Amino acid sequence: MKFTTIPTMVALCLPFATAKVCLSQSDVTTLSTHFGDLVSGYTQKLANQTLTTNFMDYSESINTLIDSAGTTPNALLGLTFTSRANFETLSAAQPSVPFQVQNTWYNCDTITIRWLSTQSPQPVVGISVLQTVYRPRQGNATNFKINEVWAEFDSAAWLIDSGFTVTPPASNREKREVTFEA
Ligand SMILES: *[C@@H]1O[C@H](CO)[C@@H](O)[C@H](O)[C@H]1NC(C)=O
Ligand SMILES: CC(=O)N[C@H]1CO[C@H](CO)[C@@H](O)[C@@H]1O
Repeated sequence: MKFTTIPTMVALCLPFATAKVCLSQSDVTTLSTHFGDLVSGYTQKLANQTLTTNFMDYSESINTLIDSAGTTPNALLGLTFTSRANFETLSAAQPSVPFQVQNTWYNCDTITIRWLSTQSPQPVVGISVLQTVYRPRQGNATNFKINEVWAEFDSAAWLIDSGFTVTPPASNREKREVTFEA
């Protein structure tokens, strides 16, 4: 008897066990604002509130910036930040930049942000996809944290804003490569 009733009970419980809490508009607004604040004015307290400890960030654009348009030390297609601590070390060393959220779209656990960084002389726009996880806690503005980010943006403009100059090829027949010089 037991052997037939246990699977039945498991089946009955399954919808409850898999019920998932989804992001609300308020969670999306809070996380998008905090994500922007980490770029424009990084603090460890905000990083702790916003990112999971095993936070990962994938971005060829950021790898290119770290590599000064070369291919080392960061592999271009590799993981950009391997943890929150690694993100903190690199972010704390970076000058703050303006960051405005232009649009957000979301589903149950993922937020897509279109953003503008009004740097000079070149504006930079980008898209960041934030994968979140449910982490309820007391005194929380949101019960979600960012666990993974996939982001790409105009890193050529960002390099120019960082003081790099671009040397175009002398003619169209030459190899179409762009040389960045510090
Ligand atoms: C952030 O979290 C780390 C542990 O992950 C802790 O050592 C540190 O004190 C926290 N910082 C703040 C400002 O809360
Ligand atoms: C201040 C605040 O927003 N607290 C909430 C944190 O999350 C728990 C669990 O979902 C809520 O019950 C609190 O209201």
